[in-house]
Amino acid sequence: MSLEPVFNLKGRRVWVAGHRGMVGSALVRRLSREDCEILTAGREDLDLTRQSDVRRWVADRRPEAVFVAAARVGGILANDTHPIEFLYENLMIAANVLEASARANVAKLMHLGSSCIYPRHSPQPISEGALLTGLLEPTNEAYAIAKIAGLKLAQAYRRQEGRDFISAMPTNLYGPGDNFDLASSHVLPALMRKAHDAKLSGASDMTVWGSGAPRREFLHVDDCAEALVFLMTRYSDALHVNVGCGEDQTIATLAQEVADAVGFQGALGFDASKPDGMPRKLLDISRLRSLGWSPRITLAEGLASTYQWFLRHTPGARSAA
Ligand code: GFB
Repeated sequence: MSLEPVFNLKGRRVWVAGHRGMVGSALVRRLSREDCEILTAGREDLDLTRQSDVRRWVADRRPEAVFVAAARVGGILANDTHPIEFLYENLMIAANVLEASARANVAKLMHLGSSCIYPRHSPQPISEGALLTGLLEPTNEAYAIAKIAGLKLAQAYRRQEGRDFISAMPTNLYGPGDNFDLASSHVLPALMRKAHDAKLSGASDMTVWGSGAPRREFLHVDDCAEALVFLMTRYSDALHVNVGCGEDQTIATLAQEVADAVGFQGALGFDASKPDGMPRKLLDISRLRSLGWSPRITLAEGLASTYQWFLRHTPGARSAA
């Protein structure tokens, strides 16, 4: 572990794999403040699940640093109903990007995972050492297995070949660029859309999936991008690092906070036919804090700015609000 800068981005070619996703686009925004050259490849130019294409692209473009922010992601329902895509695509992306980067002698690589890599019944808050100490949450086991495999592959490149490959495990993220589609989204953007639609239609209530009792931690994606760039330049160790805000609340409380941010004053109803998923997944972020990084954006600020982003980027939403 190191507190001193260990990798300077200045003048480097930095590939953000997955630059159109919520995390990737936040990384591009953050990296535009660094004196580096940002490399990107759209899905139409490069299919990350095809090994030979990835090898060729990396050999041609010669990135010196890589953020692996590309992934098939989704909320609890998408994860639970599409385990093939969540396991296969995420395994392929991690394997291809890490292997091609090693072949091309990339100087630094960061693999991104998720707090769902930890066992369902982990002691809370969850420290990095909880990995592989128990059974996973069934609704996101496929995604978690792929992310654990990526983490282990990064460690293997580090141990066997001495490569500076590291891993970061962010908590549940939200912010600009999020997916607001109710069938595939995570809870926060889903509740924002539901509250918005309920406000517009004059509905008396809005539906929250599950019991409302599970607890979740939310980090704004711009804070996450700050933390990732911080770790890329300061951290060099086999152990992955949790990235969170250190606080959580129940889904019922979150739903009320989202309704307040949107201005929906009706009641909350709970649909018990939908899964709760993990009872709680609050990350222990003491390792990240001890390195010198802390989150800045409060949930209240983040909800307000994300709702403004939603209004600006959803056709018809602003005029109706
Ligand atoms: O964010 P979410 O979809 O995923 O759901 P996870 C979190 C909690 O919110 C669950 C509840 O208890 C949901 O039942 N919830 C309430 C809702 N209303 C809604 C709604 O309208 N939409 C959604 N989506 N949820 C994901 C994993 O788990 O977290 C991924 O499946 C990944 O693999 C991601 O790790 C960060 O937090 O349960």
